[in-house]
Amino acid sequence: MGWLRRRQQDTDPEEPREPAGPEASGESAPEPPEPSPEGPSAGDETPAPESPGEGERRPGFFRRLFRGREAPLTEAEPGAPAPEAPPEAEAPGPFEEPDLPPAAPAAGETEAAEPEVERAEAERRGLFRRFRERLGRTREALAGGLARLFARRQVVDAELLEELEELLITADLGVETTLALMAALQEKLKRRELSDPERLKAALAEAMLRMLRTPAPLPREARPWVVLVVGVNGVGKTTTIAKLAHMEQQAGREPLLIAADTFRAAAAEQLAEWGRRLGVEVIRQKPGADPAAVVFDGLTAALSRGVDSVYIDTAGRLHTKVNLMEELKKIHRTIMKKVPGAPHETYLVLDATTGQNALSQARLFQEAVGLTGLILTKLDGTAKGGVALAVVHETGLPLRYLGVGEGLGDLKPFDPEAFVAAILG
Ligand SMILES: Nc1nc2c(ncn2[C@@H]2O[C@H](COP(=O)(O)OP(=O)(O)OP(=O)(O)O)[C@@H](O)[C@H]2O)c(=O)[nH]1
Ligand SMILES: [Mg+2]
Repeated sequence: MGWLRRRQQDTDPEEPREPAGPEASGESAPEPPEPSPEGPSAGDETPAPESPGEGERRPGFFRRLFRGREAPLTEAEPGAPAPEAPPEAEAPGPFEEPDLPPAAPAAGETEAAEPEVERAEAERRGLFRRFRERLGRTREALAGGLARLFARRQVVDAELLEELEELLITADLGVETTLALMAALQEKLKRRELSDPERLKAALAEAMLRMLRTPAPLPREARPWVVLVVGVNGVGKTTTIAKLAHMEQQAGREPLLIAADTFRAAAAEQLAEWGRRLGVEVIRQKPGADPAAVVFDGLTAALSRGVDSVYIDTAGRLHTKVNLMEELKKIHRTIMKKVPGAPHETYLVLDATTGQNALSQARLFQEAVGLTGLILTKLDGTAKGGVALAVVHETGLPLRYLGVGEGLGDLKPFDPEAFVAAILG
């Protein structure tokens, strides 16, 4: 809520804003329209993007950028399909072998400690190389853009910083986040600490890291550990739950999945198919069943089976007469009643290809159910990965995982150092 308050204080009351969320208006929000049959579109269920009402605060580049413009550069037209969003999948994709670490040597055949350390280090480098490759388009936008900028200008001065502003905003960092990073750099420029481009790059990396560092997740003491997963349609909720369940299994824990998206027959089937492939139990009911009732049943089963964790899949869109946020609140209340202290995590899944639209989604879901963390998917194949900085900076929520592909092994716990190194290095 601190985030919302900050944003509201930042807002000039004279300026038109995007429509208030369901809570803010005191009435139920109009039901989001059904998405186009072509596939998921983040614009379907999200309010209009932020108006560029902060023009007064934008220094040089922004003033030039928005002069004569009606809409901000970084935002897609509301309702327009996300340009890079892949078509909606009704069933899991091909089963990919996860990134499994090589089997540990059995007792008795332990090799000398040194090659072991070297192997671990080589593996770590290999994993990082793959991660870096998956973020290739964002890296091309940011690291590539920086290299081109420095090739033209060798002296770090106010003009170079203006061009850097432009670069960051076009890499989907958003206005507020770009300005926050620039403030740190301008401070260093004044103190004459940015003598050359290399130092500027290091200072930018440092400022990004400071922005991305968030508190560590809560220690997992409760059993079952209950995780509610929310997000608009097509962002990758179901696939991400399969990946999280897989991670649980890798850690030697037993997960259980609940298919609380009862509005599309194919939704529960998609989760059930993942469950079959993983060998994980999935609790589901007939299409059209009350999602909160499915959650109640699922948690009853989880408690009686004594599983370690529960992942609850929810709908990203509903029938026109049913309000998504009201339904999620009901699910949330059911979880709290059934398992005291739960949900232990409520993750919002955001699709990186939708860029700045992710921010308005975060605001709506935060108001409805209260979020404990974010998961950013589809960072592979998009140049909009800079949005990771914007969502962390502007929501104040921790980013917990990154989705970098469709395979089970393509979900990475978010590591700020590795991320900054991958997009700037
Ligand atoms: N490239 C890529 N594709 C992804 C990633 N995560 C999910 N997807 C794909 O995105 C599509 C939609 O994923 P789903 O998991 O069905 O999304 P959802 O949020 O459950 O969708 P609804 O149930 O319709 O609300 C599928 O084709 C997934 O394979 C990712 O990190 N990278
Ligand atoms: Mg789904």
